[in-house]
Amino acid sequence: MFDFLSSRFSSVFSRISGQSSLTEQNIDETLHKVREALFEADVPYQVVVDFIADIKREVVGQKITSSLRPGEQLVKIMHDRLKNLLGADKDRKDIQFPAKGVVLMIGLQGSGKTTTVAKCIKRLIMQDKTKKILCASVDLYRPAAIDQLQILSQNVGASFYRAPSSTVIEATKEINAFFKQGSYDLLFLDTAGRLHVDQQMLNELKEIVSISRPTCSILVVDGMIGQESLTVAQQFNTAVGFDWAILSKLDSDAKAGVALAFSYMLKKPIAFIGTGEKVDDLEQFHPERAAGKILGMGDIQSLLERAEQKIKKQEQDDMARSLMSGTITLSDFARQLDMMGRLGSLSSLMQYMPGMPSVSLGKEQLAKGEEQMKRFRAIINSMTPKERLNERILNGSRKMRIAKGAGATVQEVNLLLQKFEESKQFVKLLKRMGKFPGF
Ligand SMILES: Nc1nc2c(ncn2[C@@H]2O[C@H](COP(=O)(O)OP(=O)(O)OP(=O)(O)O)[C@@H](O)[C@H]2O)c(=O)[nH]1
Ligand SMILES: [Mg+2]
Repeated sequence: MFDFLSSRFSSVFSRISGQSSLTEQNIDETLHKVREALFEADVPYQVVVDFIADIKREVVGQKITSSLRPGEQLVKIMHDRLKNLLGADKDRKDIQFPAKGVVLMIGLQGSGKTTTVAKCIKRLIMQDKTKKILCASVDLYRPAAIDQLQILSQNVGASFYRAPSSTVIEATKEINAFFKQGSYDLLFLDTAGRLHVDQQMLNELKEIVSISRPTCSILVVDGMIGQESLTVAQQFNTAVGFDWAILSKLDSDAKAGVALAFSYMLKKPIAFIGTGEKVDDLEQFHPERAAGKILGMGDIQSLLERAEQKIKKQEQDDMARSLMSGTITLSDFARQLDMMGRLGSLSSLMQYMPGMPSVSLGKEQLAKGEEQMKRFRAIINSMTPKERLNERILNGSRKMRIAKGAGATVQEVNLLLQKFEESKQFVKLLKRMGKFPGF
């Protein structure tokens, strides 16, 4: 997710964040590149124009008084605005599944409703195994639709009910009655989608709403289809309304313009994002983390959450401490590489690391990346403890010795040092921006 934007933005911002003065020219150049990237990511025109104007206003009005360098200040303004664009300024307290009642899933055909029902149930059951969840479908147009939900419900451990009637209204009534008779906490009600929003579908949805009285209506939006989906969301909102949205298919090559513009245009939050076809592939959406990720600042918090099960507490604390101090040594860097090795594939991890934006890598490049990480670790291993603490003492002859010991070249040692320097700069920036509040 956001790979496209983060690879574009991180190069723009890593350049400007180091600059000690901001001139009208370098601000304009930076904002011009931001604007271009947003257009390319398929963010609607008006959203881009408003966003850039907003940042410009803020930059001009800011007094440079904080401990941040001017370049860093621009990144901070950008981060603040971006997170608000993504919905951080709205109240997000109510974005949760109700404890009891009916959850209605609506959206266009193929947007991912049925899959998302299963993903949500899986998530809820993981959190509370005693939860009794029923799911049912009023998608009577496609015979296989109800079977699909039945199979998925078995996968995730939910009860399933098939209404005997073949009209939507009667089936909704039957499902509702079955739900009320049983001792269920929640009913997830899946609906039929259409290729386009049409009056018949909307009327049908209104009927379903009036019969089932959902506590929560969720709009599932296909993140892949671009700006069109924003218009669709507006139509759904006007006609039937919804509480919050789930953006599906953000694992694909989606340029994520929809995610960026959604909250701003709809005034409704994105609660979750779908990141794959499997029932586990649902992630909570955090505007602030997403903004950091887009700016190439990594997502340390999510990484630590993920690391919780796999990395010893002591190691996590060490890593958190070194990041928090705003300075990291090559030993910390080696430890990070080592933890990354244990955590999983490079592609899934790179996106979390500051200074390492996740670009869409092919298989070959990934294999190359994994190989490079191994070599980096070998290089750091062949350094003396003193060198690991202070890489500035690495002169030509030391580098040659290290390269030889690791079976690498001096160029590779230099490349490692360059990557380490980038990582260091980002950690420093994050520290100055106060990005580690959770620790
Ligand atoms: N890659 C990816 N595929 C997804 C995601 N969510 C759903 N899909 C796939 O998208 C296709 C459509 O998903 P469904 O859940 O059947 O969509 P639907 O909205 O219920 O479709 P209809 O019932 O026909 O209206 C399926 O092939 C899913 O596996 C996602 O987050 N990522
Ligand atoms: Mg379906």
